[in-house]
Amino acid sequence: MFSQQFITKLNRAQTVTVLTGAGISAESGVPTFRGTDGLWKKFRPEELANFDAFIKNPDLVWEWYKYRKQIISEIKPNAGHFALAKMEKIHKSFSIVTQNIDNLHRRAGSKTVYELHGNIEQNYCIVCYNKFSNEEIIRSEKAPRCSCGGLIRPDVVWFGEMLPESQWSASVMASESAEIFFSIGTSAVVYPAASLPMIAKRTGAYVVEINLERTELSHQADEVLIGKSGEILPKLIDVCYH
Ligand code: BJW
Ligand code: ZN
Repeated sequence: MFSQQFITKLNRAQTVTVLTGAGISAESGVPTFRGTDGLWKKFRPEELANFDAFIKNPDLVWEWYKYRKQIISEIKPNAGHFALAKMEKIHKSFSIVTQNIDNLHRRAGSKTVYELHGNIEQNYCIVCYNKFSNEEIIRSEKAPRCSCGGLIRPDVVWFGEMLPESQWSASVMASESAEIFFSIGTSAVVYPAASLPMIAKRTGAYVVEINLERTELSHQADEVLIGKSGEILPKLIDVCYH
């Protein structure tokens, strides 16, 4: 399943960077975004995850986030998250760049995690920027409001919005310095996250993709491993670090 070249390179690598997407959390029970299984009430993520949609129909967008907040509060990291946390202990420099907002990498024990699209545990008022925890807002039936009257939104990055600068620049640096770069469970269609594997490749990384199916990235990857990340990653640890 793994090429000898890959195993040798990974075994010797000091700097490893991993980009993850919704697919790594799928085996924990978090729905992905795209494909028929991923769609919520037949909406495409582009239709819900943007500020205009939120202003037009805050109750609908909040219904989606409450549904996802509920799922995420009830699930646990899976074997894929735990395998990555183990790998962090082996390599000198190991970073996870995640597009996910579900906290599962940290809950699995990973320490260096850059969150490109925010975090579902935080919320803020769009007028006064006051912060709110999930406990403070989860009970309201409709879109929650701040005492100043402003709408409260989840602290996540929607289409057309900038990524958090510190997380983005750290992710670019980690990609540029990677000897091995993994792209795991992402359809690799949302930018700028999808540019990181290419940045890594340009600066000499061996790019490895793990996904249930081929993606936009596959033709540029050095190794494409088709299957579930929760099965492939533990196998990789067995083969590579025994
Ligand atoms: C498994 C598996 C298992 C399943 N094992 N695998 C035209 C061209 C290029 C770019 C643009 C463009 N027009 C606009 C843009 C920019 C835009 C963009 O990229 N659009 C494209 C869609 C065209 N990007 C942005 O707007 C970004 N900001 C930006 O660019 O700022 C600059 C700017 C400022 C002002 C104006 C314009 C530009 C922001 C992007 C924010 C994305 N936000 C979301 C929501 C986050 C909050 C939330 O979670 O609610 O992020 S959308 C959604 O997509 C979410 C995800 O993080 C992101 C990526 O999805 P992901 O993770 O790849 O999930 P899926 O479902 O797509 O794929 C899952 C994969 O897993 C599949 O491949 C499965 O096969 C696989 N899988 N089970 C392994 N067990
Ligand atoms: Zn406010």
